[in-house]
Amino acid sequence: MIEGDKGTTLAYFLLEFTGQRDHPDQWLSVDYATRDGTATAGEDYIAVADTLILYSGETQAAIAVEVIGDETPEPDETLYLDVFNPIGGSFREGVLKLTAVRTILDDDGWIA
Ligand SMILES: [Ca+2]
Ligand SMILES: [Ca+2]
Repeated sequence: MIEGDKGTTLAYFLLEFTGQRDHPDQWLSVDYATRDGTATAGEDYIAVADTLILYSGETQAAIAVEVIGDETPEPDETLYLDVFNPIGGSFREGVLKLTAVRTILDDDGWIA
């Protein structure tokens, strides 16, 4: 995802639930939260933490994160999204938390 120069730009984490539902005809929920990698919440992106509901038959969802634009040259930076606490289903056996990573690509000419 490209950082941008001002305001915020939406970036998306795409989730696909491939685990087991306790009851296929009922909803399932998971909690999610962003976490700093080398990117910093409040400076590089806006932290989010919420609960996602997947209704019967739904397996995919997109979680939007606002990336904060600037004109400062800086290295590309990473942030994580943790997904945990499934209710009404479970992840792969033995898995309690899933983590995805995205990279904010600087577009201001950082020279390493
Ligand atoms: Ca920029
Ligand atoms: Ca920048």
